[in-house]
Amino acid sequence: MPNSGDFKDRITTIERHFLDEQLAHPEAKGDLTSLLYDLALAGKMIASKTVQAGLADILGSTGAQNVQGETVQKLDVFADQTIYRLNDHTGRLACMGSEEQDEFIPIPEKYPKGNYVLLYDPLDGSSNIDVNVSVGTIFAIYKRKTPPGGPGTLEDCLQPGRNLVAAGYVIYGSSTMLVYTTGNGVHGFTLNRMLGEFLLSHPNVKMPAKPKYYSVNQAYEPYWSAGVLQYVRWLQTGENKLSLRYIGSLVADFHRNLLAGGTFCYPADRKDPKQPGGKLRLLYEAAPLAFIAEQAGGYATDGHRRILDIEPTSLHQRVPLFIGHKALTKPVEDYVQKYDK
Ligand code: AHM
Repeated sequence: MPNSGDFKDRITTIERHFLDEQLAHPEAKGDLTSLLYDLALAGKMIASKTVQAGLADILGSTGAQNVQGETVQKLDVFADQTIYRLNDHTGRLACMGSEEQDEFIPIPEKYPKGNYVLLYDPLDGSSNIDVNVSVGTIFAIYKRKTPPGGPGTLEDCLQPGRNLVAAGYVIYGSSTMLVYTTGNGVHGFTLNRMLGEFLLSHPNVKMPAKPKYYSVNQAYEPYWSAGVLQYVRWLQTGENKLSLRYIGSLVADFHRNLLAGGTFCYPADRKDPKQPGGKLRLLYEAAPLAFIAEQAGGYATDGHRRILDIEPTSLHQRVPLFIGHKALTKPVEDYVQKYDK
């Protein structure tokens, strides 16, 4: 007789899981559950395109025609529009923000306005798609700051990560997975392509106690500060005997380190004077992944402070990011403090 308490004896769809989480909040009206479900649907729609990327000629420029004479969209544009079109009319959102759009995205006047704010990076690492390397979608959900009913504003988008009510990502890899948290642990679902369903495969993910990897673009070493250089030396030579793994696709690098144990760094560097704060975006990349990392027992910092405590000042603000296994990640703050005057 199987142990009915073991998740492996049950088949849990993502919908069932979202609903079970909602039951723990009797006051909930179901808007967050529906929003998460629509994001899972967006993930399935984007996944169905990524697996055909080489065939469907969707790497070409926007506006090109495919062999059927249809207008072809680049995959990142398709991903951006898919998420927008699934969410603009549902009455759950006050506004949105996309890494692909310069300004925040208001909900059209004709549709009702809701209480949540959705920020998303529709296709992170999209240059990797051309060479068949995993890419991902990242999402972050906040409660609006402005009063209910009216249109959302930029102020609703510029919130520190500690205000997040949910965050997650979809990774389009050897299989498609959705990983998310609402502050009650981190849960991972694998897409069963035959069924078109995300099924619970990784309940309550915790970062392994013994880390294996560090991930950084080592080519930028000449442009790092003394503190970052010393920190990375410590990662290389410390007692953990880490291996280097770097894909250059944030979701894929983060996901590997979440499951296998490790830390990811994208430090500030002197390579591009126009981007002194590093490459990754606080609102679309760093904050949602930081929420997931902390929920899995890890940590995320910009080298000075917890990512989740940074008050954003602009929609596309960039931050240095060190994220992963806590005991491997937190020491960067000491190195920066000691060596970077
Ligand atoms: P993108 O916004 O052009 O997709 O770039 C983001 C990606 C991340 O996924 C990844 O961590 C980083 O760029 C890699 O950058 P680099 O090639 O400088 O190492």
